[in-house]
Amino acid sequence: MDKQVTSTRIQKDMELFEPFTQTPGQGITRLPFSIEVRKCVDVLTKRMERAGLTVREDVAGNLIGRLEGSEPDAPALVIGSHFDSVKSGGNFDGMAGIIVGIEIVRMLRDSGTKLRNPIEIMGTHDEEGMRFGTGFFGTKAMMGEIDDEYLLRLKDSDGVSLYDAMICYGLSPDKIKDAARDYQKEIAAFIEVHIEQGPVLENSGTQLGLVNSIVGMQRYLVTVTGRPDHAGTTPMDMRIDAMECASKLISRMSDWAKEAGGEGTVATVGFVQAAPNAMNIIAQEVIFSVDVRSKEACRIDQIVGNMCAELEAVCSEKGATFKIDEKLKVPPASLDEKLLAMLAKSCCKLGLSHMHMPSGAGHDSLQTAPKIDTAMVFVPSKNGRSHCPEEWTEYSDLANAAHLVYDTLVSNYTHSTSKEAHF
Ligand code: HGY
Ligand code: MN
Ligand code: MN
Repeated sequence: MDKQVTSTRIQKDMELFEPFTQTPGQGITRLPFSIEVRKCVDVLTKRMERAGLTVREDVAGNLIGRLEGSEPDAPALVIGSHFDSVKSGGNFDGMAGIIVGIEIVRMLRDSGTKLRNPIEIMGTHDEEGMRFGTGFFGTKAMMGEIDDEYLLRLKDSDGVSLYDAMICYGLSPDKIKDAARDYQKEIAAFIEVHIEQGPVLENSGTQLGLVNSIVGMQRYLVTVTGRPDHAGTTPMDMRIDAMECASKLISRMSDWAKEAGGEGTVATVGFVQAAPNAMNIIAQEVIFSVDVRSKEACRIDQIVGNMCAELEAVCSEKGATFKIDEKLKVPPASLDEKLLAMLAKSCCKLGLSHMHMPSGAGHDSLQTAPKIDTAMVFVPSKNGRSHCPEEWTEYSDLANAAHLVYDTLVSNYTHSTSKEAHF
């Protein structure tokens, strides 16, 4: 299998998706259930069909291309990642994992190899949580973890519910439970190829990362409510200033993360919104996001506990009120040792340098890992950058990942290989 051919085909596919953005010239913005996602999914469907896959869109808006194996009743090997993006992000975050999956299907076709198991290439919807503040919607739906309450409760900044956004997109949210898979029976493994989004592989000159753990995450939207007053005539001791209260919290988040310590422990306030948002009016309301992660759940709980206690203290001292909306709560995950051992063996066979590493970013694999044997393969990110227009990964690095996963599947899931491999 010629790696140059693979790299060229991946590049051709990846470049097809660059135009599907709400922010042309300022990176990729492809929000869930948007026209940009619809255009992306339409082209993805064609590319999957061209590679010989039978394609369907599930009720959650995930795209699933399937190629039967020699044992059609065997559980599927799913290779997937997301097609939605952050705001002004890069073209590789998510998409790269789907395109590498399609290339692996082309490689199987070109080599005339039939796996025992069906293979499914999956594009997931709303992994980033950029519009509704959540995350991993498509895989949560596949795992049967989404209900009507969830769809109606979550709203975007225009007040549009996830439920209504799905209807506008052409889906039937009332049937969300149909997106759930009987994963014990239907899925043997979930493999996600993803850009590292950090500097480790590039700095160490390593070609591939075999991810053995993913941080847990908790996401909240905090609303502090004070009282709007004249900025000039209201004495400092008569104010109920929502911005003063919120800023005391926001400034403590990074200290609490450093105090909690531990591998991958971080806390981020990425979004702040004030109302009425005027220079000469004391802020009535401040809404801010909180994103806390760590390899150990107890450290996340410690930081969130600090936040709740401080909110209570500051707001009662100032006479303000607050509310905390939980948007996401997912425990840390360890990835499947058997799959990782297979991948490491194939790396050695192919002469690809590799290292085991944790992921500080959340991924669809974080949702599947607790219940489906899951592995992730990282490829280097240029200057460790991601979630910005500067995000870049060499197509030759994606070709390495395609060859690695192809070799792992062929070495462990064809008739000529041992039956006991993995399921
Ligand atoms: O936020 C993350 O870690 C991922 O990009 N969804
Ligand atoms: Mn991302
Ligand atoms: Mn991603």
